[in-house]
Amino acid sequence: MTSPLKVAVTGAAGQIGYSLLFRLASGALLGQDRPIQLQLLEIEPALKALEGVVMELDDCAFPTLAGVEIGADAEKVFDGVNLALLVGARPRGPGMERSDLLEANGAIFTAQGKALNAVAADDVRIGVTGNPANTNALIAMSNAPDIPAERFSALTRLDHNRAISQLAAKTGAPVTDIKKMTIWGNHSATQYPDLFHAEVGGKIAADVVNDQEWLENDFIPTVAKRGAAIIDARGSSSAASAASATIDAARDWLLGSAEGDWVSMAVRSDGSYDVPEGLIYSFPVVTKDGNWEIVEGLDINEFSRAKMDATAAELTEERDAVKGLGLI
Ligand code: NAX
Repeated sequence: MTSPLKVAVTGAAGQIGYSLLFRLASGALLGQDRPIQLQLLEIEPALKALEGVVMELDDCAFPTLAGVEIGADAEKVFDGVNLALLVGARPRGPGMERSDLLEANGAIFTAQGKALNAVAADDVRIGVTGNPANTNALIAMSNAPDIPAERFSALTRLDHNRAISQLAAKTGAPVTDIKKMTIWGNHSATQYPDLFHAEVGGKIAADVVNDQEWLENDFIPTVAKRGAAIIDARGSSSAASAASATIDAARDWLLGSAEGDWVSMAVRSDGSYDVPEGLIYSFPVVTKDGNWEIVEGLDINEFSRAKMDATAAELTEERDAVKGLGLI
């Protein structure tokens, strides 16, 4: 049997972790032929709860789970990992300003970036789910100078999947008929889900829908604010869908995106589409053999341009704020 892929998950005792770990262990990432080894990071007070989760993982007797290690020391837990899924982050507490949130997460992602830089495997890929995901990825990347910048990405796949689902519901098409969805920008309310390049059964989605009012005032806000709607309904934030998207993103990154389609990933901007270079910005990308490439040459209309610029402006502000705090 091939050697196990070593996968680190941070925040492993949290809500997303409770769904993510079982799907990773059962083969949702790499199929039934490649075992994985889980290396789980938590803060000290959550280690006992994590032990309970590991007991449940043991009780599943997953054939593809080669082993599990847990700990609170990032340099130990990240040792030799090929894939790091950075899920744990500091949520916004009562009375916390945005700058407090950036600072609290900055402390986490500077330390984790440094630890990955020191001990991860040479082929490591790092996916950031913990919010503010784009800026956390930027902080980790900036603190890991020996890891190529293109190995870092932040999760906008949940937004991408939400956009596909909303479009499928509107058009009556199955989700499998929807291709080339793009989320541009930040994983936040300013994100821009683009129907001018997405296709429904091979036709441009905006033409199929032919309803600018729905596109602007229903579709975009529904996708962008879906997280809040889930909190309203469920009493806690999206967890199973976030775990599923985290796996979708990692699987496509490692194994390749589907022929004739693309996926959304927040990656370091190289200036494509006039997005300021260096921002971690969500683009349409194709992936192959563990690498991604931005889909170039799409025509951008005026409506899209304004939305893409607005989300870039928000990310620029976040970057300037963490720069001001000395985190990057
Ligand atoms: P939970 O609060 O249930 O779990 C987070 C876990 O992280 C906790 O167990 C905590 O002890 C741990 N943690 C905190 N600091 C840590 C550190 N320094 N090292 C290791 N572990 C640490 O949150 P959950 O619902 O699982 O969400 C996790 C993160 O995902 C949050 O930041 C959340 O905002 C973010 N999300 C991102 C999404 C995306 O699409 N990018 C969607 C879902 C989710 O909102």
